[in-house]
Amino acid sequence: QEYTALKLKVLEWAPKAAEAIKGKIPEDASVYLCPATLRPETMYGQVCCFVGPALRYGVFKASEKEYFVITKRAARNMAYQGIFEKDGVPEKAVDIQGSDLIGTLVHAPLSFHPQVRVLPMETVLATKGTGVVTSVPSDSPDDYAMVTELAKKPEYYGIKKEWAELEIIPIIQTPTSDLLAPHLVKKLKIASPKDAKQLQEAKELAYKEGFYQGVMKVGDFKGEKVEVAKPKVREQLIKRGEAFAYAEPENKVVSRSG
Ligand code: ZZB
Repeated sequence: QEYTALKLKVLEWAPKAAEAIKGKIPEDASVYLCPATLRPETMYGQVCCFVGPALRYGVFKASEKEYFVITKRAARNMAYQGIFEKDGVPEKAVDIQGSDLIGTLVHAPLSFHPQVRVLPMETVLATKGTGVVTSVPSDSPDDYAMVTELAKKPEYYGIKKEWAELEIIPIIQTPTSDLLAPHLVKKLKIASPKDAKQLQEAKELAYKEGFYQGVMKVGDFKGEKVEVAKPKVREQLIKRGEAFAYAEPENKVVSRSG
């Protein structure tokens, strides 16, 4: 899998995260949460960034002035892919629990909401991507189900309600809808993030319809087919230093030679 890893710059740490990193990272360094995505063309619609509250993350040194918040597994892969200044063994500056990151304010590249919060999602897998997931509820059924749940029970999740209530803006027009994920969640009667089977089905439908029949409604490639716009948005993000290519292990060799 060839992912696009986004760089969501930390603007303000949640109190527990601030405590954990204190004195362990140079004052003038930038720290980024790095979600891995297969849908760079949807980045205009980011409303929050998910971490698994029960997962362990590290703050890894990418270069003198840049640090990435990702899982250890992802850091190891990145170290082999020439993403860090120093090849080989990743250098971990800080250990941090997912739950301690909740509430951190980050900058989301391209998004209509340039500042978004880190929020909890229990279904984030430690074994996939970077363990960090950027949330696009307009086009991802999982994300729509989760932000709906968070806005319903903010106290239970230990967040501020308004963090989960950013406006969901249409990004892609398909024959069915310009808010495909909310449409599918309603159509398949998905009531919560726990409806795993229906969510899987909704995700597959959303991928297919979005990719083959979607047209960009916003951004520099407005009016272009998703198929065409996807690599263009990706290139733009990478050129601006706001993202980088990240491959899952199976494709490591392919990605390094190509
Ligand atoms: C933004 C986005 C916007 C995504 C969208 C999807 C969609 P896959 O492998 O087929 O499930 N993701 C990435 N890492 C993780 C993880 N560790 N645990 C759980 N989910 C993860 O696709 C990978 C997608 O799953 C990624 O792309 C990410 O969410 C999420 F409009 O990033 B995506 C129809 C899907 N739409």
